[in-house]
Amino acid sequence: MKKINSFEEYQTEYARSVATPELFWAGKANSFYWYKKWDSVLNWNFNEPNVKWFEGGKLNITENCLDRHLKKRGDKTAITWVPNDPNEVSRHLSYKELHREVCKFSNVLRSNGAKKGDRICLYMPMVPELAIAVLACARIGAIHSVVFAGFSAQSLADRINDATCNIVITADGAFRGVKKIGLKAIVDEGLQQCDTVKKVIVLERTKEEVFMQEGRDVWWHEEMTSISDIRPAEAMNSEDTLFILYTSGSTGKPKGVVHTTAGYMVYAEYSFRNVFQYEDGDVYWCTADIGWITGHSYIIYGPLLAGATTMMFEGVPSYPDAGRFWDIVDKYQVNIFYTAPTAIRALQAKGLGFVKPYKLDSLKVIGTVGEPINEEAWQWYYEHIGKEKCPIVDTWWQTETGGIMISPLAGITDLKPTYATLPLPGIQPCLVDGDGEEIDGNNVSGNLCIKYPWPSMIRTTYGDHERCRQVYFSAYQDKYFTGDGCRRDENGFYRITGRVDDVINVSGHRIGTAEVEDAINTYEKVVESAVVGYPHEIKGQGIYAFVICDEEIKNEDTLKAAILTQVTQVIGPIAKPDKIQVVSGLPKTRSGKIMRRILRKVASGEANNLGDVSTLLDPSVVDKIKQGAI
Ligand code: 7RM
Repeated sequence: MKKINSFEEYQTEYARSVATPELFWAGKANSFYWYKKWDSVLNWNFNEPNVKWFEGGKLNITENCLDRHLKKRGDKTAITWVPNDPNEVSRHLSYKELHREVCKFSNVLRSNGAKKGDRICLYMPMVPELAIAVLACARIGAIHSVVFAGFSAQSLADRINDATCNIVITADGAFRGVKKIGLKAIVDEGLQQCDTVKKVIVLERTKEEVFMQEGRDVWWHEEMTSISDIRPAEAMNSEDTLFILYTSGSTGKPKGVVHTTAGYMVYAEYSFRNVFQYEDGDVYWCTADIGWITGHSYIIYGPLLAGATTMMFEGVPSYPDAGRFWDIVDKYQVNIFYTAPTAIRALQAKGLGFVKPYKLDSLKVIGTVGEPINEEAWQWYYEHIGKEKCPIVDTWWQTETGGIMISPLAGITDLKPTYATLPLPGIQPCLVDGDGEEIDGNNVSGNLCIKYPWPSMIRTTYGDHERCRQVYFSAYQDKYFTGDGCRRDENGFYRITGRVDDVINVSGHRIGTAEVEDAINTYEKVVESAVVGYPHEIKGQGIYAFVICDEEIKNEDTLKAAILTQVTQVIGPIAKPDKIQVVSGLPKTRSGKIMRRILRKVASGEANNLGDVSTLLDPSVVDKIKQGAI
């Protein structure tokens, strides 16, 4: 696929994408390999919602990620894998080798009973086998549901049960920095609550001893010996589900965002190529984990569809020291580097001593994703990592959008620190006010919505279509609501200011306040809790929990430690509150609703400016809370 080469071209392409969207996207879809082309490009309404792209088409995304490249770039490196331990050897898989491994593992899945349409849960470390397993699912038409390996046994079980998975793919353990995490033991614990899982395929990674259940658990390496490496890709319908990925919202348990095959494929490749201005031969590294949408779209699918070399890093930015990212950039001559603001802030805090030893002169484009980037972090990244010659692409998007929606095109769009700038062609953002009216003109702020379908958008939430309608399509008529607040400046550039709902963004991870509250409330001594976000220097937002206990607490430290353990067990360590304040009451309205606005102010240290509290049932609780603020 040809990419956009100048700002004028962007403008023409954007105008065309709005004037004739179907023609526009059909043109992009044409450059892929289809077993059968589509009958209609787009059918949609946002009321149900019902969105269908490329209906009637037949294809397989792995044919496009792998088989299609074999002739021209079979020996080119598809995946470069960098292990946690810098002394362990890295691995390079060519397109030919990756294709072969994916075919073999597809056969392993089939021989373990997997069929088209089955849901398969992946709970794995960042090793090439994770990418192989993802692609093997797609190749046989099974639906992958990757669960980030930092989630607890309980969270894993919830996700397996929600999607009624029949197979789990995992590893004995994972290396992360100095830590070793026993993944198989967590799976075993979770599976006690799951009765749909018939097989567990276990990759050997840390070589620690694990329990293997007779008849259920098999070893990856044993299954892979003497299995055929021939496996034609299953012909999928355009709208067949490709994957489910769970994400947190304002209320309830995380929901399974459903992405389908053709539209996701077209948009993942198109956005990858244009945002990063990928050129043949570039070495591309996205530091995300494949457990998040960024890893799906911009470690696996986007880069492989474009025939790129994509890097996978097993470890963490701080191990063995805060120079690790830059060491890897130099060693592998990375050209395009994509990470999260939280990582930049954490490394910035460690000082330039960890940056100075490295040249970083292979870099051409650097990017960020996951949360708003603050001006200081942006400047530091631009100056010390990009050496003032690499454009920063601040990419705004979501699990639900499947791909990057608002971002500069590297070297093409003017940059403005903290601004994601302009929508990609095909994306029609708008700002909406409290009454649901669209806000025209520039120099305005509002809630960010998208008013026209794009190919990689969410189709449903797994098993609960009504929830999808309610969460994303009911707030504003005929619009997809993002949950984000946004400003449009005098030039029409967009700046995403953060969530306007009860979702907090901790180190680029989405966490629902309700989920954390539910986890805290499962602790026996807690009667009620309220969780809010507050500004945190490194993490972007921190988690602040107000808790009411059923008795006088003698030792607050013991209580707090117990709450942290509870949250770790129910959700995982990423959801642990940074601050816990024991309170005797919460600010509630007469109708019993917690006034989170007040708690947010207290948590942010702005308790002197609380605004109107007259609707509170008992205004005196506010003073007590203010006094006890941490
Ligand atoms: C890709 C991803 C989505 C939420 C989203 C925003 C926030 C993401 C940016 C950003 C400001 C950005 N998916 N967000 N990117 N905020 N600038 N460039 O992160 O589903 O996990 O999170 O993340 O609030 O709604 S996600």
